[in-house]
Amino acid sequence: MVFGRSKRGGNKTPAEPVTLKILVAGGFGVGKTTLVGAVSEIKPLRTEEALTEAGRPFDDTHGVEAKSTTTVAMDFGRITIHDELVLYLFGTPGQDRFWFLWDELATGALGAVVLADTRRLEDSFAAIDYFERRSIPFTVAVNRFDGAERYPADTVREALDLDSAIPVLECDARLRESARDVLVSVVEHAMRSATLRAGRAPAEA
Ligand SMILES: Nc1nc2c(ncn2[C@@H]2O[C@H](COP(=O)(O)OP(=O)(O)OP(=O)(O)O)[C@@H](O)[C@H]2O)c(=O)[nH]1
Ligand SMILES: [Mg+2]
Repeated sequence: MVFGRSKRGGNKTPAEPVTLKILVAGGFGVGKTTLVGAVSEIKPLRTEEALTEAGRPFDDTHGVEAKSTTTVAMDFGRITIHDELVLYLFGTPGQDRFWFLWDELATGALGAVVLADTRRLEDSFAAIDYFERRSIPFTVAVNRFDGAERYPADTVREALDLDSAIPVLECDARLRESARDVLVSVVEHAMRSATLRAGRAPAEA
């Protein structure tokens, strides 16, 4: 877990904010780059490449037919939640052929968002498995696409076979406030998980 407090202020200088790393993950075309771009207060770093004819058999654009590019390395952005908390956002590439980058991106992450699309919920399984195996706390955010069926959170939770402690919420990845709510949920959930783990530690020792 990365908790950065780069400088300590004296009595008069306010302390530097805590900086936390959050991953934005999920299947191909689910809105990861969109979410990082919507919420970032700096110009987001993007590594987009055009989708090509050659990639068509691998790049399933069903439901996001307007999509013309895909992330090939990562997205990077930053959001200040309040004076004392800044989040650095790392959006993962959505396609299986870039899995080799995930371990690098996940190093030091406090938590993650798994974006989901109800038309292709199964595309979220790989990201969910990844974070569960590594005990990285995550929130599932269902991105509301036009024309996609909407379901209660508990139905999504059941379909994804999620533990009851894992937050499931809806969002619109294009809207800053909505994306921010998702990130706050990740931080809160990660803090709860850390507190629970700390509370259990003596009993387990
Ligand atoms: N209607 C609607 N469209 C969205 C929403 N979020 C993203 N999109 C569109 O969906 C498409 C895919 O978005 P991206 O942000 O590129 O998805 P991604 O997950 O980064 O894709 P990869 O990096 O290729 O895996 C784009 O055309 C977006 O404009 C949303 O909340 N609602
Ligand atoms: Mg992307």
